[in-house]
Amino acid sequence: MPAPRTVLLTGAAGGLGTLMRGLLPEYGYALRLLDVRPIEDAPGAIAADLSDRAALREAVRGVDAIIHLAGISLEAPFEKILKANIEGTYNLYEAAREEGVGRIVFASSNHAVGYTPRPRGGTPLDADALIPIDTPRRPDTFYGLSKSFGEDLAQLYWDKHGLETVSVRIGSCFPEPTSVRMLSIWMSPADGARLFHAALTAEHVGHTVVYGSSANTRLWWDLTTARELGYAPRDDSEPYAEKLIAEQGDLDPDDQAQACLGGHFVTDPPIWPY
Ligand code: NAI
Ligand code: 15L
Repeated sequence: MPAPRTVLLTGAAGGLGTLMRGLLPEYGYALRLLDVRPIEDAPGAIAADLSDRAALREAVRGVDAIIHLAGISLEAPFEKILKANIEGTYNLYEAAREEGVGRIVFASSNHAVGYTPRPRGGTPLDADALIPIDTPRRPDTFYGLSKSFGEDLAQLYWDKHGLETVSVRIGSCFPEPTSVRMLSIWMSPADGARLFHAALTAEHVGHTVVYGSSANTRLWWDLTTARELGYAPRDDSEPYAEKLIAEQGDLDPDDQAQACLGGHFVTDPPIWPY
């Protein structure tokens, strides 16, 4: 696939979308923006819902690739998740197939495997203690279930239609880690842009699943498949560790909310407010 230049960014009004709108143009991309919410500082953005198939078809026409961030990003009633994340992602894949788009970078989530026990051991963990990318999927919420669906959809569209996807199981991509759990799964925005760029430009990805994080000293998972795309993370959450642990205490092995990769999503997930 030739290096993509024009990229549709769905979910461009959201937290991660806003960060990537700022960072990805530095890699030479011309971004086409889409979100159901208006984006005040981007008057040319497409205001469309993922349920609007005609609008999606038009939005993907002529782009080289898509970064798909749009959707419900927390837990919600199944009916809402079904419409936005499951049917919405299907609608986008259909539009991409119909318009011949070659590649999608899909924002999956650590919550597709959220019930996986978090690894125990020293810091850093030995390589063989890290959670492998082929660990069985164990969604911790309907939200995580929709990400698991998205990964399967991506596999189907590769096998059946030759549409490539990199599914990125993002940890926590925010300007700074704000919890002890996030020390292990944090992806700095700059590393996020590096990973998306690698996912857009690597050759022959088929359907590749990667974890999305920085090279954290307290890393819980195996970044090999991400590195194989050419991703070279530069950041590490460790400078935030002392302060966060002093404020919040270290992870309690007897607390179920801290025993799994998905953290509090397992016991008390944050609810989508809309
Ligand atoms: P966010 O909630 O801030 O942004 C999501 C955006 O999608 C919003 O602007 C919203 O208006 C839009 N959206 C929701 N439903 C839509 C629909 N039906 N049609 C069109 N647009 C719709 O979420 P955030 O944090 O920016 O995350 C972006 C993506 O990355 C999400 O898919 C999320 O699940 C995923 N992700 C994010 C992580 C993070 O650390 N920020 C971690 C793991 C996954
Ligand atoms: C996610 O999937 C959410 O979209 C994001 O808001 C964070 O909560 C993140 O996971 C996390 O696990 O910290």
